[in-house]
Amino acid sequence: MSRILTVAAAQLGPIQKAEGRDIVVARMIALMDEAKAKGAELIIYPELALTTFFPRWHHEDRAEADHWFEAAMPNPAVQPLFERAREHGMGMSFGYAELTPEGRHFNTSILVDREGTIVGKYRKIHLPGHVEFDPERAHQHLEKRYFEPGDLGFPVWRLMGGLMGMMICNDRRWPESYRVMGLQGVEMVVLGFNTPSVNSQKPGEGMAQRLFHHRLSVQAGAYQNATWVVAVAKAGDEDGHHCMGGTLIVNPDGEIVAELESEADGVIVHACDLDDTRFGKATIFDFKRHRRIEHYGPITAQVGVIEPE
Ligand code: CDV
Repeated sequence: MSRILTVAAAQLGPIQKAEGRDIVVARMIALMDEAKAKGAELIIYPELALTTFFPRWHHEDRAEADHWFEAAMPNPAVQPLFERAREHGMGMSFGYAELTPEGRHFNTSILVDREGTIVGKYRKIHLPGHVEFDPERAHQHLEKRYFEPGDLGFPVWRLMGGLMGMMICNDRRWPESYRVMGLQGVEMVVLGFNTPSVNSQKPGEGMAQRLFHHRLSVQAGAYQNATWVVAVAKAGDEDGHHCMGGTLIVNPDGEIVAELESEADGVIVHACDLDDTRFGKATIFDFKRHRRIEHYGPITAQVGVIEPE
């Protein structure tokens, strides 16, 4: 049997601080048209796709950062993207900064069906970085200043014939993110990321190692949960700050089946057979038969390391 879902990973090149959402949305539509021409039914864009990666900029007054946030979704700026997706009959997922009616701030991504209806929302749980300006770092990463940790868990949705889940950027480094979705039978995890090409606290850690850790995390998550993973970068030089690329699609065996080489806007398309998840889920990662939860208590009972006496 096969259940093919043809997916496009739509990488965005850099977005400068001065660039408006209208310019970005036009670029996203161009990528969508290209993906449609290549047969894609579902298109995935990066984390915080509509703006530059603003958490690198420190605002003493936190409210000054609110102009990077979307108070409604869809809104007039992104309406053309929703309309084009509906015309094409394509599903999509993209990330944005969410400002709720109650004034809460989240790093969010959504899942949209072929009719343009938002069917799923995820709010980033593993927020990296710090709260206050840190002069010791090569660059700032103020996600903990501007966002609250997500409050929606790691749900999985039925969409386009499969079981779909979302995570965002740093979540991909945490096995727990995949496993919570794996326990709901996830067949495709989609995620966007903005990963600076140098470690702000370890100047010697260059892009090659950063890309290695990225691939390692995504490939392991895919294999250990027998799921497809689609990981999409925002890449290139944003106002002097460089983000790595590494947009890729990984199969349920943990193998990279497509990877984008450039740091510019670009699309990779792959026909993913969701039934390829079945073998792993029924054998080595048949959770029901093999998991030993009586030994996993510390994973949910404690946060940090407790060394033995
Ligand atoms: N946007 C991110 O979450 N970036 C982190 C960096 C800071 C390590 C990442 O995991 O790629």
